Amino acid sequence: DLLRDTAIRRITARMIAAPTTRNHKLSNTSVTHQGYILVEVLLENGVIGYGEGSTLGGPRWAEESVEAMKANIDTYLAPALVGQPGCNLEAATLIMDRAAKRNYTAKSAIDMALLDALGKTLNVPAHVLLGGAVRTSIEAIWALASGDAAQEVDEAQAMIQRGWFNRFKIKLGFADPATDLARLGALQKALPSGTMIVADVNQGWSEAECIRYLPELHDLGVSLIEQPIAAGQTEASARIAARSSIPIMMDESVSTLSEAKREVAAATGSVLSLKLCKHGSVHNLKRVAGIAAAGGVQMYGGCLLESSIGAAGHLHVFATLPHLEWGTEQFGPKILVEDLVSDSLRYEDFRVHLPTGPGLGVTPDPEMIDKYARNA
Ligand code: MUC
Ligand code: MG
Repeated sequence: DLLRDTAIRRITARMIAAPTTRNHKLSNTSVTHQGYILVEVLLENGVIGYGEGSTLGGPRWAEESVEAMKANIDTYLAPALVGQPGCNLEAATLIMDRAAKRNYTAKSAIDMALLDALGKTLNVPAHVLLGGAVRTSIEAIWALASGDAAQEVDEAQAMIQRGWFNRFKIKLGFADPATDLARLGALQKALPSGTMIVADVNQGWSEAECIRYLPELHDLGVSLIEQPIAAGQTEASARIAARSSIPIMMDESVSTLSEAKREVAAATGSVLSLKLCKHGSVHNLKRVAGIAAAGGVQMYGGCLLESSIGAAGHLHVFATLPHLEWGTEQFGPKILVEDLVSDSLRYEDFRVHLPTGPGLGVTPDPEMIDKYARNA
């Protein structure tokens, strides 16, 4: 019987620090290593599922760090789930919500591991358990974030040459706006005209700076502006969205269902970046997407530089969304010096392809995991 076979015997969490090929700079942090919590769930039937929760620069992008996730998983989330049926993902989320407030990244890593284990148990790809894929590959977006204009141009051109990415995101907000705009100008000049460019300010600007500089972003051919001002500044965000000639994408401002409802009702953006680390589970991600879509908002598949484990988790749920107008920035596997799986995600024809095997459809590489695991 499935309930007994999939009972959770053990949940372990390991902290990973995986080096990136270059410095990745955001408005409020700069990383050379990606911090992941890697969750391994062992079911009574002997099946092991893997899930990953990503951070950027410790607790800087969001409030969770790998150290905090390890402590909260070991002390609160894992003990609450051991012995429970691993096949009931919604029930597992309710149990986790009773055991700990928020902690969405930690919860999403466990949820992903359960999804992987259940898929492997039933011998079906994870997306089948989420309603089934409506697409098997997604337009892939690469993020430029070294802060060095010449390097960024070279990197973008190399990505196009390899056939991996021809849509780009550029990080703004860590230098003064004039310097940022010069970088953007150099990039726009070098790329084929009409190239999709997303500018992510990561909450780095004030409303006044937006009023001053958003028209310039328009002139530089930017297609989408992501989270220009602080999450929670709802009225100012709505004013900016109303006067901007480029669509505004909500990222840090929307994590929970009620935030989705509030931001959509206030019209602070017309596109939403979806990420498991924000929403806490595959099912919550779909509910947040539903709330936003009901308000006419378009969807963008976000990332937090996950390895192929976390990226696969995202692709399975992104594949089931009825609408995903802006593609996905799941580029993490290509920014790691070494991926954590032996069968890295496939990037081809400027698209990232949904893995086909059971569960997440990727094979964690124990050697790489041991190599990059941290004990403290
Ligand atoms: C973010 O805010 O979108 C995702 C891609 C990237 O370069 O940074 C992250 C976080
Ligand atoms: Mg963002």
